[in-house]
Amino acid sequence: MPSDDMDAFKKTLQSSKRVICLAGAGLSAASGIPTFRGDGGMWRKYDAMSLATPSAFRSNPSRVWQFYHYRREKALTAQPNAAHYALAMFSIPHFRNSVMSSPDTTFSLVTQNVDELSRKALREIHSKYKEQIGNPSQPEPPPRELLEIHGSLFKLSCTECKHVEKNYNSPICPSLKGTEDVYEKASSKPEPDIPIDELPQCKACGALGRPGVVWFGEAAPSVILMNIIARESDFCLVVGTSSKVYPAAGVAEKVKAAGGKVAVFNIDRSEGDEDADFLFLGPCEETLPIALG
Ligand code: BJW
Ligand code: ZN
Repeated sequence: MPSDDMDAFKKTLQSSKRVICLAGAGLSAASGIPTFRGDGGMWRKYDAMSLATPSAFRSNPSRVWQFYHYRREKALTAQPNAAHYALAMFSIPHFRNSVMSSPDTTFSLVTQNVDELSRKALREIHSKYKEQIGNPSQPEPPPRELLEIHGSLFKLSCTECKHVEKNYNSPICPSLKGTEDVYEKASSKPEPDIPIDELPQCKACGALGRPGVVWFGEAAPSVILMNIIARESDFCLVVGTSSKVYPAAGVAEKVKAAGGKVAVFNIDRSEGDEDADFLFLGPCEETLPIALG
């Protein structure tokens, strides 16, 4: 059985040279973002997993866009929680507890989440760092610091020319405005059927746009880099994920196979956690700040 000894965890962290964290929906649960499986996994009467697929989008782009519009609006107003901040602080050696980890230990956060809350937390911590050291020319976070392997709710990707752009508009297009209320009053309002030419469009060619996220059966662009980092890492923190979706779920296995250690932070038991070296059961917004603080 994995250990729940926090002192032993801290000693392992202290002696680690390359730390990787694989995060999932549980990381953002305390920020009010629903998870995929379990209680949070229903949107209107649909299973969230059945809408996050290319075939769902092909057969009903209006419904899938309403699902993503609802989530974009939620994520736009959500704030990072204590777990996001604990990870963001750990990513900057300046803010690390030096007793816990050496300044030259590298840290990469691989998130499956598309809400950009880890990015938000990192940005805040980086600007705090710049203020503290008084050096406005401090470089931006290196690309290995944060990998959003399943994309972002705030990317719009073209179904034809593949053009991708960032879009933080609220709403993303006029026809989606207010459709989030249908979710709140599911029984009283019918689902709007929005014509394709009123859904988000590519700015480059005018074709139908789609959310810039990775659906089942699609390749996650940063997986090669993720696997390289995993193979080089000697400690893997698995935070708030059911560990059911590959290739992300393979990260801890890769670290283990290369002789590294694994610590799981989850409110509940999750896939493969019996093989971890450490298991901290509880809300990660409570356990992570203790573990990394
Ligand atoms: C808390 C908490 C708190 C709650 N504190 N904890 C190998 C074996 C079998 C199948 C496959 C395989 N390799 C590939 C596959 C197929 C497939 C797959 O994995 N299927 C499995 C389901 C069996 N994978 C793919 O299709 C991937 N693509 C691929 O492999 O392409 C190959 C290819 C190569 C080259 C060319 C072409 C193709 C793509 C997977 C994409 C997943 N996409 C989604 C949607 C993203 C967009 C969106 O957000 O809408 O990603 S699905 C969904 O699941 C989403 C999530 O990121 C992902 C993972 O979910 P997550 O984060 O773990 O959430 P939950 O809800 O499952 O769990 C939450 C956890 O938090 C729970 O454990 C709670 O207990 C916990 N929790 N509160 C701590 N406060
Ligand atoms: Zn286009």
